[in-house]
Amino acid sequence: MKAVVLAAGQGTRMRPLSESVPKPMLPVADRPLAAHTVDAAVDAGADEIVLVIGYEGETVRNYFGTEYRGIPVSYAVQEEQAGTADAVNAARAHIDGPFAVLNGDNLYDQAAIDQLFDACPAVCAIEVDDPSNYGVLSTAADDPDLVTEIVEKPADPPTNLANAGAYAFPAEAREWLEVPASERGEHEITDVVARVIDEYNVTPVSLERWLDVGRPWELLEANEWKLGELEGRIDGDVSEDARLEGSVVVEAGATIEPGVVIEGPALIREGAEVGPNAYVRGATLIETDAEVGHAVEIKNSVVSRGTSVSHLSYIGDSVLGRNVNIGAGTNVANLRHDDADIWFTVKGERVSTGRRKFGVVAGDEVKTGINTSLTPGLKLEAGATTMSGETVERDR
Ligand code: TTP
Repeated sequence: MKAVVLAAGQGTRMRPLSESVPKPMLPVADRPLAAHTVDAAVDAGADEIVLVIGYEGETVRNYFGTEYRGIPVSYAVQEEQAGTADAVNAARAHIDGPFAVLNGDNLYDQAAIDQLFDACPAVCAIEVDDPSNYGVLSTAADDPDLVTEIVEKPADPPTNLANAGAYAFPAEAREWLEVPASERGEHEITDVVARVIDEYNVTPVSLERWLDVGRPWELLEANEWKLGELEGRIDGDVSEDARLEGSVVVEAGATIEPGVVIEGPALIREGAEVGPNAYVRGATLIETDAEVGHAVEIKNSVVSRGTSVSHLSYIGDSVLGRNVNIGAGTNVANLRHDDADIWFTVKGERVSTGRRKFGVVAGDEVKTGINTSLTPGLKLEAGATTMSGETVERDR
């Protein structure tokens, strides 16, 4: 079965991280986010991957090429982001039989994707406390293995089963991809699923674990999940005076200097330099060519390619974009005194991250002056700077 993977989105809720790197290519452990989706499809037995690309699509194309893990990869370009059904429709010329559709920004548990491919027509579902923001699935009263309805974002959800953005469609669904625009002006795949439910017996496949990676803290959560699955391995240059505990991967070409303590899960990528005397706590990703220097503590964070945290700093529960420079003595607060959840600005609106601990999100090329204090839930746009000694309490 071919798998169509949707990776054309702009990732506006992920800004500023998605400004230079399209969301599907943001780092999750040792691969871009979308590679985890493609891997799930390949492991479930997909015989071809069709990637729907759009925003910054060349970056996606350059990564996957024309063959990935021995499976042919082809591309369909979605010119305008007109919705998920429109995205699959862009791939229509590639579809010639039953086909799977997966969101390129979702992490799934593998067993469910295996089952999805076997059970076609099928749709993945996850039980959530409040499904009102999702497509909600109903099943037959006398047969929990038969989907009877899907309703998009209902005010009064009939069940707790949320649509998790993974589908196995019969070949005929290829002809049903041109659906009218919904109230929010998008051509939604939910309408295609509804038609398949009307005409076929569709099986719900329950996911044990699922993550829709849309906002910056979900990128942290994605890394918490996938770094936690890595098996420790030392291929780089590790000083005898460094201490590595738990699952730690040091890739070839990475350097760990004396006095460093790393408590996994942690991944130190090729060309990264850690130490001397740095303390890295899991789940942390130190990307290619990043630098973590003397007396720096990094906890549960993503430090992107080319970023330097050179001296005397604390970074916790944060995502630093590419080529960020953190001045000596910069400290991140990641917890409020009242222990309340940390809020963050997404597309101009304040939303709760649902996390008690969350630090800062810094876009590419941010520079902080020495002794900068950064408050929890702060967003620094790409290229933003802070003065030495500043306490930054508002996004900039
Ligand atoms: P969304 O997360 O709804 O959209 P997005 O990724 O652009 O993010 P944002 O809302 O922050 O701007 O999309 C779900 C999946 O579908 C995701 O994998 C991207 C993909 N997609 C397309 O490929 N084309 C589209 O037109 C849309 C709307 C989504």
